[in-house]
Amino acid sequence: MTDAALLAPDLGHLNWPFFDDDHRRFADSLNDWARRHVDAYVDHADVDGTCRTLVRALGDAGWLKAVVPSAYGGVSETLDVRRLCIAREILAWHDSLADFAFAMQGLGSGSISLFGSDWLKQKYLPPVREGRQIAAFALSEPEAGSDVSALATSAVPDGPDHIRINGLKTWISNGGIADHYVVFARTGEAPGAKGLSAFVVDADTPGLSIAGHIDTIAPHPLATLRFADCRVPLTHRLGMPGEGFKIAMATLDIFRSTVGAAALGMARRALDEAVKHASERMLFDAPLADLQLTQAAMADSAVDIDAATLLVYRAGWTKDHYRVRVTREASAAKLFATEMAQRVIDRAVQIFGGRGVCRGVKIEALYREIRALRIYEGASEVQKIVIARELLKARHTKIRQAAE
Ligand code: COS
Repeated sequence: MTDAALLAPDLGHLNWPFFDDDHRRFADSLNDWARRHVDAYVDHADVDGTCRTLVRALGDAGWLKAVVPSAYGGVSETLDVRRLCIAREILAWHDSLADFAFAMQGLGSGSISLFGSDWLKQKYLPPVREGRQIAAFALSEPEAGSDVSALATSAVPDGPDHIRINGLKTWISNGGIADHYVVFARTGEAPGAKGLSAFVVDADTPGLSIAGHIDTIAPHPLATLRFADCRVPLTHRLGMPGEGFKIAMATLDIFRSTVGAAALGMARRALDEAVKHASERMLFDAPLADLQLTQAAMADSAVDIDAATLLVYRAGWTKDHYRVRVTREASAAKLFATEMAQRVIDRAVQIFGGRGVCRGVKIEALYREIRALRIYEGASEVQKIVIARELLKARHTKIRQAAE
């Protein structure tokens, strides 16, 4: 057996009851495509160029059909969360930028798929699916990341058919390379969460500029955007005035599970690398894998990964099957899977010893790349708030029902 065949993602969990044959076929072909193409497309020294190339390649190969509904060239009538998760898990196993390029086409267009008018969907979704346009999601601000209801970017009426957007958005993935942004702004119908609306803003709209690029420990296209009297037609609004918070949360309810799936892919890759290394590395006249402490670390990681897999695909299956709000399931999936991936990758670094912290080694890259997943799309602490609130809400509902 070749080295490459020995180190390939194990997709055995796709035989679990959450999936159908179509998911399994999709996974096999995507994995085969990623194995043949991803390394050739990725240059971590040029993340902007790499992401542009990857989006185009993913579109040409048809993989971005997973991120739009079938009426706009996608695969299923509504977004199939399990398919999105499978794609992220496989791509993240191969390379974090491949996952990033795919994921952002989904997150950046997700609010349009869910809440856009037919006209907006016709205008924006086909080019996203084909990889001809790059999408982005602009929610966070310097003073409003976890607390979305505090966001301050304003959108005020400008004549009968337009609004004018002013403010700063930061931590915007694909910032600088996106063709359009879904922007959340305060329109003031009510205080707090009830006074926000969402708009699709083309990147070349006068007044929209890049205020700065952000460099992180695992670089990807990331920027701060400035909106200075940016005039946007009202036809670019998603949903109704004041629905912005709900639109952001409903979009995150889908994509948080997929962050968990990306973490799964990274954790699986780390464990695969660790098992390979522990089997080949000799220590005290025997393979490192013969040491029971090494075996304990590998076993803990395998169980962690299985548990996270169940949570991620439970969330996806529930959303796909019942088409209901899965706020608690998605938060649990993201929280557990990203925290567990950090643990699994850290154990893998330990198994690699000094080599695990050397630049150019896959484990070292994973160690840097996993960290942001515990923060973006709602930090672990926010997921705990969301889960606890859902528990309390369920209790209040029971009390109210008992009193009726
Ligand atoms: N789907 C639909 N509606 C939702 C919802 C969801 N998932 N979550 C909340 N809502 C609704 C609520 O039902 C409420 O409406 P009603 O008053 O009519 O019931 C309204 O939205 C406000 O909800 P809530 O009171 O929970 O708002 P808060 O401001 O307290 O929300 C949290 C706090 C922390 C939950 C929210 O701000 C959050 O998720 N923050 C993290 C955001 C994030 O992920 N940032 C990263 C940027 S994206 S990379």
